[in-house]
Amino acid sequence: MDSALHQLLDFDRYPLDEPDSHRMRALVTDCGADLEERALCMLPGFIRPEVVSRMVAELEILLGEAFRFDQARSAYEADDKEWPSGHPRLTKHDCRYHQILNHQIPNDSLVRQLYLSEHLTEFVRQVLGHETLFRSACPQLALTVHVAGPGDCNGWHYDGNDAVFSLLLAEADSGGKFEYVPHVRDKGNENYEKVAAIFRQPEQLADRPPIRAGTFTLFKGDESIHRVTEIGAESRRRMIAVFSYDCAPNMVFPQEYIDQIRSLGQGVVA
Ligand SMILES: O=C(O)CCC(=O)C(=O)O
Ligand SMILES: [Fe+2]
Repeated sequence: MDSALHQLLDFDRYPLDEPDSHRMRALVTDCGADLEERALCMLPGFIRPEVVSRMVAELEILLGEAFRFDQARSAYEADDKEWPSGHPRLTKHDCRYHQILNHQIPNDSLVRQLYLSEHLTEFVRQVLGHETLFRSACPQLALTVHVAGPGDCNGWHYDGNDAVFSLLLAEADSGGKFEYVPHVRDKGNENYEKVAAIFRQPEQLADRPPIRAGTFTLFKGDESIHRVTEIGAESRRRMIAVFSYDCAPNMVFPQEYIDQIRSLGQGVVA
């Protein structure tokens, strides 16, 4: 039995150490159904509140070394086509946050211990219904933490990978809300009209799931456009850990992602 994990996770609520139990089977089924229907599944209270506070304290020490991202970018990967003016592909969205990279997060930190848990990897594998699932081997991006202070945001985008797993560690007290629209596009249809409408009227068209500190969230962000709204001027920092997995072993992210992050340099967090 993984006793270190026992102290991190609320096993009474989520018995990850009993994958064959009736409760865990039901949980896996429910999570899979949520992902299918609304591209998102939340596990509130996944991490005990006192452990969340300790994780935040461990990560705050690293903030001075965090990489600063501050660029407006399109919701889409660049392509070489000509798009008409005003097209959603050309709209740029501000993105400002700090990121603590994988290699900066110590092996004995609590968030690393959680990421390294075989129980967690197995649970995620079952929910996704994959034959195999491996933690990413990316030295830079396997496990990262996004930190957003007043004025920071993460503009509308799709994720390039199949699914993202995150643990919200600290909520902003104004702004800093995750917003998304499920299943906007699929392989054959980008649905640009809908995207243009979402950019114009996010209040009416986007969902705002109530993700709280300690919630583990599974999200399919490749078909579901999403963003994090601007953090309020007087707000506390928002902090979220992002865990990467892949069906194949030894996955590393493309070098251009990493170059983009590293080129921006390290900066002092607001
Ligand atoms: O901070 C969040 O809640 C989402 C982050 C995100 O969308 C991403 O890392 O791709
Ligand atoms: Fe994303």
